[in-house]
Amino acid sequence: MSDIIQADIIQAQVITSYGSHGVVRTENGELLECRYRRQLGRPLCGDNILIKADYQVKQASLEKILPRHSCFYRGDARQRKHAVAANLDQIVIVVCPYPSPPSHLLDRYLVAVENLNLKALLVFNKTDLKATQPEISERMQIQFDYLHSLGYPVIQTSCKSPAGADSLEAALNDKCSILVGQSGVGKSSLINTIFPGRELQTRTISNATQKGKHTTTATTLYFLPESGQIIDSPGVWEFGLWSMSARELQQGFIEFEQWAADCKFSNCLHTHEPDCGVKDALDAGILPKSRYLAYTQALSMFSE
Ligand SMILES: Nc1nc2c(ncn2[C@@H]2O[C@H](COP(=O)(O)OP(=O)(O)OP(=O)(O)O)[C@@H](O)[C@H]2O)c(=O)[nH]1
Ligand SMILES: [Mg+2]
Ligand SMILES: [Zn+2]
Repeated sequence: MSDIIQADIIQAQVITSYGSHGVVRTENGELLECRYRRQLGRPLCGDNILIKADYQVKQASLEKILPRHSCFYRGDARQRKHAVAANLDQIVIVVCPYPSPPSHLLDRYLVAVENLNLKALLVFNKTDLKATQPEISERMQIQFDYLHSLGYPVIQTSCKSPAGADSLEAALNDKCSILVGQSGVGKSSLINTIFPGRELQTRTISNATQKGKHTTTATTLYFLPESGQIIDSPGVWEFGLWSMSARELQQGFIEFEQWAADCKFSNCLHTHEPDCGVKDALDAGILPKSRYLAYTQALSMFSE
C-alpha cells in the first residue's frame, strides 16, 4: 500500500473483514481496501470506522473503530465467545428441511439472541421440499408454531417461488440484519431472491454429506435497494453457545419466567428440584419436551 500522506479522516463502514485488512464503504458509496493496525483492534463486518482514504489508489488505513451498538457472537468448541458481526438489529435464523437442522439449533440461536438483546426472525426456507421431506417438515412446523406463539416472528420462504419474498423484504427494511444458519440452507439464495442481480455464489449441496458446500467464505454486508443492510455469513454446521451462567441460559428460554414464579426455590435450575413450575409446565404438555431438552442439554454442557 502506498503511503497516505495528506488525506482527510472520514467515516466508513466495514463491508467484509479479513485478518489484517478489509473492504470498507465510504459515505459516498465508494469501496476501498482498508489496512488495519493491530493496536486499534480488529474491525468486524458492520463496524463503523474512521479511516484515512487515498481515493486515487482506492486504499485506506484504519484510524479508529467507532462504538458498536450491538454485536453477534458464537461459541467455539471450548465455549469461548467469538464476535461475528457488529451493529446489527436483527438475527435472521434460516433453517430448511434439507439439510435438516441439528437438534435444538433454533433454541441455541435464540439463547444467543436473547442474551445479546437482539431481535430474532425465524425463516423456514425451502418450503418446496415439504412434500418430499414430510416428517422433518412436520417437526419443524410444530417447532415454528410454538416459537411463534412465544412472540417470535416467523416467515416461510422458497427460493423456487416468490413465496414469502415480500414478507422477508418487508422484515429487512430499515434494519441491519444478519442471515445465519447451516451451510446449504439457502442464505445466499434468499439474498439473491430479494435482491436480484446480486452475484452470490450458490452451489448444489453435496448429497453425500448433507452438509453442503461452504459457498460463502466471508461475512459480507450488502445494501438493500430500498433501505436496510443485510449481512450474509458463511454457514456453520453447528452453532455453539459460549459459556454462560444458568441464569443467563434461562433468559434465553423466554417462556420459563412465567412458570419459574411457581418454583419453590428462587435459584431453581428446573432439573432435580421439587415443586418446580417449569417441570409442571413440561408435565402438563405446555412446554414441549424438545424445548426443555434443549435447555437441560445446554445446562449440562456449561456445568461440565
Ligand atoms: N429446493 C430449494 N433449494 C434451494 C432453496 N434455496 C436455496 N436452495 C439451494 O440450496 C443450495 C444452497 O444454497 P445457498 O444459498 O448457497 O446456501 P447458503 O446457506 O448460503 O450456504 P453457505 O454459503 O454454505 O452457508 C443451492 O443449491 C440452492 O440452489 C429453496 O428454497 N428450495
Ligand atoms: Mg452462502
Ligand atoms: Zn424450577
